Amino acid sequence: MEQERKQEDPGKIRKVLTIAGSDSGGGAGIQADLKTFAALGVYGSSVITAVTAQNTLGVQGISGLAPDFVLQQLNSVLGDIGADAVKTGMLYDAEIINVVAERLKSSRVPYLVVDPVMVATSGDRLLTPDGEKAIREKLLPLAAFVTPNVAEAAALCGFPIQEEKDLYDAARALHELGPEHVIITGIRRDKNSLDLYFDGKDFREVEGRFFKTSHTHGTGCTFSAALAAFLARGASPQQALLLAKKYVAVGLQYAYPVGGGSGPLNHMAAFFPAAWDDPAVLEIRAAAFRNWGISPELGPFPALYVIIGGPLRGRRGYADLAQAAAQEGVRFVQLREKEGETRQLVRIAREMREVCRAHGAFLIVNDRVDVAAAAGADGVHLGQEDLSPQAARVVLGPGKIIGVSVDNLAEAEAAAAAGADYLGLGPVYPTESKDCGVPPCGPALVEKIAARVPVPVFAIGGITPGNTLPLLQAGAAGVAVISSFLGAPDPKKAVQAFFDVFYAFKSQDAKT
Ligand code: TZP
Ligand code: MG
Repeated sequence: MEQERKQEDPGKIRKVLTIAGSDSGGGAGIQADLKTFAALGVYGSSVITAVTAQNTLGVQGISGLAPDFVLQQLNSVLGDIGADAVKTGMLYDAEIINVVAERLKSSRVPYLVVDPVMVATSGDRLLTPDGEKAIREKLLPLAAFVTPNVAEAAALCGFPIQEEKDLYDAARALHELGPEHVIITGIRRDKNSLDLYFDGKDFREVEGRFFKTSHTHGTGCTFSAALAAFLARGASPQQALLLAKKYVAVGLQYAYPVGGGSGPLNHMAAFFPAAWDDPAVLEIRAAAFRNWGISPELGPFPALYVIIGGPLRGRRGYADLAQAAAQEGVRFVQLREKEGETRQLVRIAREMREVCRAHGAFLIVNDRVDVAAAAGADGVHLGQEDLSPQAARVVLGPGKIIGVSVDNLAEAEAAAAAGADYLGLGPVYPTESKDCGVPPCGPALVEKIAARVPVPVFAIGGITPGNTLPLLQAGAAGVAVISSFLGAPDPKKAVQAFFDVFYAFKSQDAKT
């Protein structure tokens, strides 16, 4: 990806720029775009082309900015922050479009999404007639996507769209103008709202529910902004289309009135307190959190994972044991306590978190997503009977570690697909620490699963320094232990014994 200014990207967060008009009512334009970017976990910047005096009743005034000043804003943003995707909305007039097109041509932005805004939902014109020509001739040749509604598609193509066949012709005609992907949005068909996608070869009709609401202000802006956000975060064109459509659908479903007229959709529906029992809301929220790029680095591997809980060794407390482990170089410390009052657990987890953090170890809480959240733990470890990885992600947010226990390939693949950051696979050897209900799987299953799933696999169950090597050779990212740590006469020596095996494995690995 050729970026204007190569720079270190500290948070690895994706950046999206909107070039559009300001809506003083806050529902469309720049305001809709920035809310959408924020909700979808990308950094949003904005270049304003025009300012509208607007509310839910209509547009009371428009004032375009000087093209030079639009250029100055573009230079400011692209010259420093850069963009993984750019979307354009209301561009006001031909002069501004020329400036924007010229500037974008030289900055080679990976994705340009052109939403050819011409008329507001209220019927007010938002583009001068010579602007239409400039969009067609100057901007569309640079676009990766164009996202007109039916009226805008007809205006750009120059022929009326009256029947189904005209839509397909319009998509073809728009593709001819330059964009790689054409999406004609908001086509009404029976009880559905249809988007027509065309990539120059294949058509795809994407149907969704039509929502009977008058609060639809800003849907077009929001759709193209969501599309740009998902593209910037690495979604494929069709994936991005489906997710953007879902984002708008959820926004329409949870819209609320903010003025006397046509209010905006709810850009923050995925975070709307009243909607947590809706799977569509959770899906969008999980999608917003996925691939934020702020997940902690779990490696290098192999790593040692120590589980603390149950009957503790001697009279040592949780934090004391966590300290012994973390100080010695254990990377993952888990609090696994099936009994106890919730507040007491939160207190213990918080203490453990402090000592772990001081030594660069992660504190993971077993089962209890609520305790992990309240204690600010680094993550949670879930069994098959616990909350789903997706639900845990929705509660804990994008930067936390989610581990999942699995004992077969199907569970492993499902957990990885659901967003698990690592897997705990076991029992690999006979153990008395947990009644697992399945026979030990041995290194063979570790090998099979480690080869198939894209996340680190920790072997667990009956592991000692003496039987660790075959697990590492099978591809385990590390081993997780209870009794070899808690039951050892000297837990620090136990940790060292595992590290000796890791060292032997690494030097063997280096030789081959
Ligand atoms: N999950 C599978 S086996 C196991 C868990 C929690 C227990 C591992 O304990 P130990 O003492 O290291 O065998
Ligand atoms: Mg559990």
